[in-house]
Amino acid sequence: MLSALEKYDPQIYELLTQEKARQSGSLRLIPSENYVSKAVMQASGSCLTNKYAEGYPNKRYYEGQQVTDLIESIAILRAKKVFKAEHANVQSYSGSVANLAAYAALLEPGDTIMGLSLPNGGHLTHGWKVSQTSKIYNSVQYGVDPATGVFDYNKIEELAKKIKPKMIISGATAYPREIDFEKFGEIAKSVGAYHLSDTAHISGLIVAGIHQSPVPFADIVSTTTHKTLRGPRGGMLLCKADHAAKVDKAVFPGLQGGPHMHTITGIAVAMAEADTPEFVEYAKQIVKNSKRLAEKLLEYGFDLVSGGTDNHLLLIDLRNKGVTGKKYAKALDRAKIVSNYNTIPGDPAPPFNPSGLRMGTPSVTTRGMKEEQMDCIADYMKRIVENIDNETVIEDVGKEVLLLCSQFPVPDHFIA
Ligand code: DSN
Repeated sequence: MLSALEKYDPQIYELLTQEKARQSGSLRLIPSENYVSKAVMQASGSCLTNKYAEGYPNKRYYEGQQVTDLIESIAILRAKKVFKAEHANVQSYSGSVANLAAYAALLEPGDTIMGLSLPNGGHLTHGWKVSQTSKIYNSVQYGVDPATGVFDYNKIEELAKKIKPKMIISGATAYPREIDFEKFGEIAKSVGAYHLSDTAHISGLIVAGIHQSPVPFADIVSTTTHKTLRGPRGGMLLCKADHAAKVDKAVFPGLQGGPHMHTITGIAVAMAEADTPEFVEYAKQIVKNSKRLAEKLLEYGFDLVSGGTDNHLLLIDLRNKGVTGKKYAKALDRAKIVSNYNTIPGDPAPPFNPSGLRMGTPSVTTRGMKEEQMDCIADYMKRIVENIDNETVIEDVGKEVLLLCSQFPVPDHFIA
């Protein structure tokens, strides 16, 4: 396929070649990124990109669905199996649309939603002020306990009792600790609210059985398919059978037109991959790596929000290091260590230049890196934070990163 691209559009081919080299020649620590397998890549970049399939299996608005119906049905069955869910919808273009669909399924405009605020680790679509979700719905937000960086479930319950939301959203994009979805479910039930759980970051850990699953405790569970779940870029919704028709209707025709069948094909393959003992081992190693990285960073005097991690990500509060998240992220990037600057709970600094750095281990774990390599990464991070304005040190670390990457090439079946 690339040779056709090389011939037709050498400039784009060259840029893709550069990006592939960047992905293999850097330590990719953005916790929402990963490497998909060649099988997933092949399925996603397939002839299904040519097909329109408005509707659902056996109920489409276009003809020529002999194969698409089978593929989507397989993706649904596999998703239901790995998540132990009564119903799965695999058509959402992304996690954001999946969340919008969950709202549309169960709420009316103007209803009150209660989600985690963005600076506390929530997602834009959990009702943050610049998101349409706060304009369509009446959004009241909860946070983490500023002293501990973790949820105070009593406070969340108190707020829920006070505002009586129609829906409570659990889940986060920058929360390093295990979430008690059962507790969120109880709180929602106690105030007569629906419970939506956004598991985008941790769904891979959930299917591997190493993070509590919200499926038994939530009305609807949303996820992206490309983070710890290691599938193509997409979204998915899981729910109880009672909500199935509403969820499906909210995705199509409520919010979307034709589903991206090539992505759904990739999701089907990813769900098969997730249903293996190798995937469980992979997910366990993600957490071992993340815990080890946390341990070493603490030894080096880094301040971690919540004091550590239970999952795939870490959030560093950089205030004691005298450097902003942005400056540090950019220096790390020059040394080929790729992370993202992030707000920390109660951040006094603005979101475009916040006090924190978010990082995670899904991608480096796919490369086969283990605890020993986490020690190296922590050491690189220490050297850079202590020499933030010293380009020689940054360059030296960059060379060591390249050497480490060369010892852990992206496995052949993962590089496409
Ligand atoms: N952009 C995703 C993340 O990095 O967490 C959330 O949508």
